[in-house]
Amino acid sequence: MEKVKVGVVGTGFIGPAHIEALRRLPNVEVAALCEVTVELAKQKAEGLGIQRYYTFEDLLKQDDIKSVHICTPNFLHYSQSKAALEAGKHVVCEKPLAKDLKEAEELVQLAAQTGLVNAVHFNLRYYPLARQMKVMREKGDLGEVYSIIGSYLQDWLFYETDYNWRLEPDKSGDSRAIADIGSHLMDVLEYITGLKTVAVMADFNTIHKTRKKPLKPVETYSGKMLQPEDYADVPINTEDHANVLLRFDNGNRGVITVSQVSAGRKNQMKLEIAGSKKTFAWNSEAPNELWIGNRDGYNETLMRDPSLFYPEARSVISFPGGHNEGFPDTSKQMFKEVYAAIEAGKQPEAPTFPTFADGYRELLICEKILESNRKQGWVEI
Ligand code: SOE
Repeated sequence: MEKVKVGVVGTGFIGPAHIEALRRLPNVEVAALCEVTVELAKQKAEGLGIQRYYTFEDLLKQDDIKSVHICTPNFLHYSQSKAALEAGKHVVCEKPLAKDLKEAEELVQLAAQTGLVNAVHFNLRYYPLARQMKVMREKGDLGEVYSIIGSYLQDWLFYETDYNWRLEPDKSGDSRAIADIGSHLMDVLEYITGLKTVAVMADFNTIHKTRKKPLKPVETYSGKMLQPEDYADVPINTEDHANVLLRFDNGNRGVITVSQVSAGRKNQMKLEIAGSKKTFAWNSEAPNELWIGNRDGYNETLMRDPSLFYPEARSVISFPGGHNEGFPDTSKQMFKEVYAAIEAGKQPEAPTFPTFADGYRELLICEKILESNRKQGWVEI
């Protein structure tokens, strides 16, 4: 069986996560790596046991490389995805898909013209209980969605000395916490409920209005401490914390909170979805169980166990009940579906994985949330 050869672009936090997930698939070979310089690409490739390494331009000239994963800072996603599609490569791009709607729209159209497989790494959809909640909602177990509470809390930017390219608008875009993790939350909420957000009311807050930028490079989540003279004070105008009121196309409401300065919360997405029959409550830091609330009876806890799941949700489970699966497994499960499409050679009619169009949708919501915060008023989507 000819394995699909893949090139991964960028080796910060998420690039190696893509590589590890791809290596767990039987029909894929991570054949090449690229970084900003060949020297850095060589060093990283040797560290990750990858044979070939290139600059981005040279990677696209490799005919045997059929797909490319864009795992670079946000400001590079548009240009690199566009160049890869134009070079005839299938593309898996990190979120957010681009820095603004115009860029994202162009990528969606170009992907459609080429027919190549295009995906955005909204991997959190692939927690098995997220798929199970979606199928339970589709089968009517939840009833009509009455209200939604969502939160995504982290603490890796808790201190003013915690610094990362995501804090710089020219690299990350005008939104930080909403674009970086709010996009995941909104994507999973609409994915599970099937609802469309039609209006938002946002309120941002920047806790550290000045941060201390290390004068030496540090990686995401490193939290490494340096000496005072090793920092430069920089003004910060992107949000550490944001609250957003939501209105949905079924007339009902919701609210989300995102924060990257919430001590002790490492990477916690929480969902509370109340329906006309039941309520779902789920926590990504304990992802293998779902709390199901009942008005007229005992509440229940559903374990991530294929024998307890609907058949439509079993395909994203690899291990039996009690053999817990987590964050690293979500990317593997997503890539299983993406590479089935790549083996078929084209974007499927009804992709089961998040596409560039989903990337556009999240950017649209993000831009409306930004606009709402600026004008401190409701904005329709
Ligand atoms: C940092 O906040 C980050 O790595 C996000 O960029 C990822 O999308 C999220 O899955 C984990 O946290």
